[in-house]
Amino acid sequence: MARALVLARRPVISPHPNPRVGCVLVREGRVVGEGWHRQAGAPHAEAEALRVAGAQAAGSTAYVSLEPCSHHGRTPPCADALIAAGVRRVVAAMVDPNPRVAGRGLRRLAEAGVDTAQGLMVDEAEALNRGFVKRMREGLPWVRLKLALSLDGRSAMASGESRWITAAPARADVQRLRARADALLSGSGTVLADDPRLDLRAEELGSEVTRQPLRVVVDGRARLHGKLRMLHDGGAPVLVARCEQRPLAGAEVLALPGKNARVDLRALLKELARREINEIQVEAGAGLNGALLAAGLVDEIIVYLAPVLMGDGALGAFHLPGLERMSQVRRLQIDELRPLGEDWRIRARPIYHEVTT
Ligand code: AOF
Ligand code: ZN
Repeated sequence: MARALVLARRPVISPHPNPRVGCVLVREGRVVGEGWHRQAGAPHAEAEALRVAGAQAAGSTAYVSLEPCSHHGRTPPCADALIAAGVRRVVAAMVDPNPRVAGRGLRRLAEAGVDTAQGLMVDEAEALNRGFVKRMREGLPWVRLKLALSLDGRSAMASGESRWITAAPARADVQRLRARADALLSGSGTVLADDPRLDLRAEELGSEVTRQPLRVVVDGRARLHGKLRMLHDGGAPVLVARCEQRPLAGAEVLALPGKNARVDLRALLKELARREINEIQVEAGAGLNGALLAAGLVDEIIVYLAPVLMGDGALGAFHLPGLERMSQVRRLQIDELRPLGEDWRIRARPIYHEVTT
């Protein structure tokens, strides 16, 4: 199963809107086939492994990081293919949370006389597809917020200038995280200040770019103008979330409910999940970062901490109005800390249930 998880992780660009899945076929203690899911529409992991194994699949055990599917989607059901190939036993790390499958794959296998088990390395399997799992269970995407900060916790100079706080290895890591996301989210302030492309670049990613993530900009006050680079670069579609249906050439405008020209962020995320967005990477300024955190919508924070001081005249990372006493601070749990070039990378998670307002 550990090998199946390694295989599942292979695609640099996530197989949006599908989960990452790996499969290993073992017969008499020997691996006879391996496969992983490369992209939506391509064969599922099991189909790949069965193709490699050929006749050797008969009598084998399949280790799959996700329950084999039972439905006719873009490809035929894997459960049927495993049965037809004579696989004797199927071990799945987790049940597929997709309501179209949801246990039916394993049930179909069992009904055909295949020995089945599930729950092996389930935590690792869920971590592999946090976005897919969250969208299927909650109808919301997984939100990862990225920050490049000075050692004194600043994200930009007072002018808005922020290029570059971190060094090349950290920026390459950002590209790899972007490749796992289905959408990149920013705010109008950042987009007006930096005029970013918000895209994947093959040279920085170190891999071919087979799909660009959707670009989403929160623009409650309808401040974006038609000259911005991302509206003309022929890249991924741009979705602009506003409180009113005021068109913007080069973008799809999504009119959402909101108060005081501030878009309802939960409504935005729900709409993105409806569009099959599993994972979102936020690369924004203090305004949108603070609003997402205050709304309890941030699942994970990745901080790249650079060995520079920007001074207390520079801008912070989260606008959290009303936060005045230590009893009100937002708490995080740090899950990982490691050096990355001359910078440090921190992975943390907001703790929401302890927050009192
Ligand atoms: C598997 N093996 O490798 C994957 C599975 O429309 P389709 O055919 O691409 O099916 C997509 C759904 O199949 C996806 O939402 C998820 O439930 C499951 N993904 N299942 O048995 C795989 N990628
Ligand atoms: Zn399948």
